[in-house]
Amino acid sequence: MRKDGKKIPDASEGDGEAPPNELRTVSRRALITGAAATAGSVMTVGAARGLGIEQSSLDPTRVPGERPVEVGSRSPFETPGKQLSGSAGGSSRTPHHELHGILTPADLHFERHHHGIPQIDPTQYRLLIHGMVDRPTLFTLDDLKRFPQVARLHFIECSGNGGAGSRTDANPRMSPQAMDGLLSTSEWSGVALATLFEEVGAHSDATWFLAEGSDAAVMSRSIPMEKAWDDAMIAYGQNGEAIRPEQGYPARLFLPGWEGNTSVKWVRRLELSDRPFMSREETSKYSDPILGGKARLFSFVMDAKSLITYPVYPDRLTSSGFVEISGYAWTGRGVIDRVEISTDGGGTWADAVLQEPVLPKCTTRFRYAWDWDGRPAHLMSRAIDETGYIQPTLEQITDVRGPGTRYHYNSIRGWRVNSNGSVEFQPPA
Ligand SMILES: Nc1nc2c(c(=O)[nH]1)N[C@H]1C(S)=C(S)[C@@H](COP(=O)(O)O)O[C@H]1N2
Ligand SMILES: [Mo]
Repeated sequence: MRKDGKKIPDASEGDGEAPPNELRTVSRRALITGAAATAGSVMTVGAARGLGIEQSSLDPTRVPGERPVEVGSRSPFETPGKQLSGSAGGSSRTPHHELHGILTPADLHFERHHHGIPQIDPTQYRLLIHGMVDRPTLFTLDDLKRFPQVARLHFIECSGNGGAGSRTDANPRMSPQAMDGLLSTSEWSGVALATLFEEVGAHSDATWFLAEGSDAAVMSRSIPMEKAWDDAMIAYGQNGEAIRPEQGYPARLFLPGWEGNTSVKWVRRLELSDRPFMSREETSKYSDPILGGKARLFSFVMDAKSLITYPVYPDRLTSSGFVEISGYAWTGRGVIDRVEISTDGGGTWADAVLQEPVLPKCTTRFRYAWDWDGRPAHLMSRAIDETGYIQPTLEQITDVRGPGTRYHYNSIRGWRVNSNGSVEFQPPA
């Protein structure tokens, strides 16, 4: 059950990363305006009670306000919720269409667990670094916090994200949450992995390390050492507070710009080696069958992608005229250079405005002022990153990789605006 009392039907997919092909949420905006509409233009006490709100008067200047609280909460009028996948799949999706800016509130951060969320006592937590090092070391959480801290804003995206928008039979009644909800952005704080690897005396001929989690899946991945020397971190902070249990409390590996799976949560062991370990998650999973009977292994970097978050399904435009098209763009290769918008199904493209801050390996908010003439339109966004990489069409992806691929679907998304103002998902022709 969601907080607003709506039941979310189970997804039929057993795999938590399998995309739901159906929208299961209703806009809270619609809910509130709906309640208001039944009582004229003002919300009545009765309508407010219906939303679970205790209110003695609707004129806030006539009653003393509430006292401060130790831990704040949202306005009861705001009830954003994550969309949960079916019982077997451990995943939840961020409600992109209900957020502003680029940061994801920690309690709305998407989740993907291969075997549930472990509960870890921070005083019992240990991180072992061993293998090709001079000084194998067991770090406590306090040990990790004594090192100089780094803090940066980065997105994390599951490489299984976006599959639903990349099916030829894609459901038009699909929100950006249903389609691309396995993406979130936080400020991550922690210690640079390079600092820890220097501390233990990493051997210069070590080329890979294994990162292993202490969840029931004991999830592990092999990571090239270059990433450690570049920008990898052991993160214990998220948006200013301790990292959430769902995100890996008390500490996770965080690899900016790389497929979410490599950012091993609840990390307990790093083993340095001169070869990859070929764990289950990099052989049976997270590898792509491609053309010619081959498979693509270690496809770490997330390519440039963009996503319109307004107007989208289930929004409905109420009148023609000014509409601000907005969304996010992101790339694992650095910064977003440009986002282009088409309102005529890809016939013509114009630059969107990028809203500061434009940060590397982070979502960037884009905006585009559109004068809607009230006629049917087909909206699309296309991200171009600092390397010159252009977000591809689905056709371009399938041409290169074939149809058997399961991950890294970053194709251009499209939204059809009907003359009655309703909006539906419609991929480029
Ligand atoms: N130990 C461990 N780490 C893990 C996982 C897991 O199941 N166990 N899931 C991975 C996957 S597939 C993704 S996409 C990200 C999701 O991170 P989040 O739940 O913080 O959003 O964590 C990765 N790290
Ligand atoms: Mo993932």
